[in-house]
Amino acid sequence: MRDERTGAPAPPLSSLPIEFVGSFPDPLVTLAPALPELALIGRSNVGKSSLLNALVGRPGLARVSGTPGKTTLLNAFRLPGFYLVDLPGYGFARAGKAARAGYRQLVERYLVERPTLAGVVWLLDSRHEPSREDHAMQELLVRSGRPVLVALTKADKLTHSARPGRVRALALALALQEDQVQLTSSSSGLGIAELATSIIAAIGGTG
Ligand SMILES: Nc1nc2c(ncn2[C@@H]2O[C@H](COP(=O)(O)OP(=O)(O)O)[C@@H](O)[C@H]2O)c(=O)[nH]1
Ligand SMILES: [Mg+2]
Repeated sequence: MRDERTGAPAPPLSSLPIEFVGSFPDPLVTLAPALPELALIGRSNVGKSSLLNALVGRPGLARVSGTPGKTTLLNAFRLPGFYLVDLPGYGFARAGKAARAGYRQLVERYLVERPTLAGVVWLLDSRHEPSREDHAMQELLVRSGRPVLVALTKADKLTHSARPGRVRALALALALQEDQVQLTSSSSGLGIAELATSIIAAIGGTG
């Protein structure tokens, strides 16, 4: 994909400098400087940390874990001209009632009220039917009115022939346009460059 103004190849995210800004409990925290931001969200263990690391080409940036975490913090990363914000994962089975309510409030306020939010990358496991929490997130995303890119994760676990059917099934189940949906694999690199290009387009270019 090329930059529409200059005709030069668009830089993949992995060629850009990235800096960890911090972890924040307040969904309306002010980040300085003020820049548009793109948020990543999905069920815990969906592969969000792995996808973030693959997108920016830094294997150790976000912590990959076999055990779902319970952090209720926004993790912000600054790139040239925008922020990537890693939202805590939902659907953590062992979280108590109070933790779930706190989580819902953080994410709802962030998605609905945040003035600098330019779009959301929503992660769904390509192998599974959407969970109850995935459906609830779909409703919240619609209500937020934000542009949404969908990354279907762990596509390396699907056979080649099964992939198009999974894209159609998930798009249908969650009322998504198929051109919003990208099959990805953080382990094989499938779809990572395409998703990076869509992210850069969603925030209106870099720099
Ligand atoms: N096969 C495969 N496994 C993955 C992929 N992405 C993540 N995983 C695994 O899924 C588990 C959860 O990954 P993580 O990135 O920590 O998920 P998060 O909880 O959503 O941040 C880890 O065991 C990862 O190694 C992928 O693209 N393919
Ligand atoms: Mg994670």
